[in-house]
Amino acid sequence: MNAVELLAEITDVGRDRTRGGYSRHLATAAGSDLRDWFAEQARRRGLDVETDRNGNVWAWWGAPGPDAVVTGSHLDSVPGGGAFDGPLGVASALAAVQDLAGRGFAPARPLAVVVFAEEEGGRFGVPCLGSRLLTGDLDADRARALRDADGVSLADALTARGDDPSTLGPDPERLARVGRFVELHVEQGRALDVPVGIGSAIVAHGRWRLRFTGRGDHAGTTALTDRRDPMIPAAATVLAARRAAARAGDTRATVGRLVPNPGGTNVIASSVDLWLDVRTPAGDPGPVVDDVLGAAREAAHAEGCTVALTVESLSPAVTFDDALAARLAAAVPGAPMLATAAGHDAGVLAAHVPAGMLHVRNPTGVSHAPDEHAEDGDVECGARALADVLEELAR
Ligand code: HGY
Ligand code: MN
Ligand code: MN
Repeated sequence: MNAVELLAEITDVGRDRTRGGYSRHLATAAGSDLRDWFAEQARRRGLDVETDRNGNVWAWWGAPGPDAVVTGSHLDSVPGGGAFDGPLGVASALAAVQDLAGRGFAPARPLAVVVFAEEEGGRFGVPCLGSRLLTGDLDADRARALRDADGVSLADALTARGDDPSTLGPDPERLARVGRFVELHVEQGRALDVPVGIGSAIVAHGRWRLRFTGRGDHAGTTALTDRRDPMIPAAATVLAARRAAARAGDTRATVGRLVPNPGGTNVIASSVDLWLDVRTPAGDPGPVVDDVLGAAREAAHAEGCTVALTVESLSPAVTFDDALAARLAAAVPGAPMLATAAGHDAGVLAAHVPAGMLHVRNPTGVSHAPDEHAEDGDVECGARALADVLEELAR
């Protein structure tokens, strides 16, 4: 099966009939179905499958060992996400292994395909959960206590799935096995006019939660002058985020999630949670966040409300390993270099091992939405390029 056919196999897993697109999250039925699918496809290709202490699934060609060439991505999605963000990298990796075996290639060093857990943070809020736990970039106690929108903790969700959350934590022995990591990913933008590009960098980004607290009350019997309505400063903050990003130049600030509590049509909210996503080539999103927070505080004060900021995740700017990027460029002639404002597990690993990325053209340029796309011909180009890269690195 080639990469297109592999993707077709999971096309109905995790479809979100309400929001459209896919909602494939950690420790849900869709998430488990996809892990099982990956394990089965890996075994069919003669790979030995194991799940690590953090729920990342590794499929080994040859015995696990030092200086391994590792490729892979994730299978989880954002809520209502597209079909390619994550799964394209996994399907391409499986197809590349099959292609290499078909060429009669035998890796001279261990080679693995990995599926990282909860890259999007779509259920528990912290992106690259599995790779950050692996590297020790995320504290295991903090991870266990993360809660989803229904208040279910990661620890309880893992226990319900039959896993032991006490095993979460840094895995230095496993990380030490990784000699190089290459992630193939659908392009999340419109920069590519050829099928495959090579990742050069990831801009700095992060996620913050702002909680506005006022006084819950009746929508009808409460005079405007008597209100302390947290929705008012929250709304002001959504607009302030856009202004702050525009002022900063080439910066993106987004509020994609805003949750009033209790959330009744005829109820003045008692509190409102708002999540801010900021990405900037400037290297430090702090000044933009400060700008937004200033506006949030001012608007909260004017409405007799309070606002509290919590850092949910920080992802420093990444410049991928030059030597590895040069080898990728040699293996994929004519592929342009491109930076991205999308975070990836490769970005987490890049601080620990030589890491690189291949991007596959997305004609719509849309991502994190159902219109995300990659043409079959480009998907095949990407999988072949990945096979060439793996052959170059594992010879
Ligand atoms: O949010 C991101 O940039 C990535 O898609 N997780
Ligand atoms: Mn994504
Ligand atoms: Mn992704």
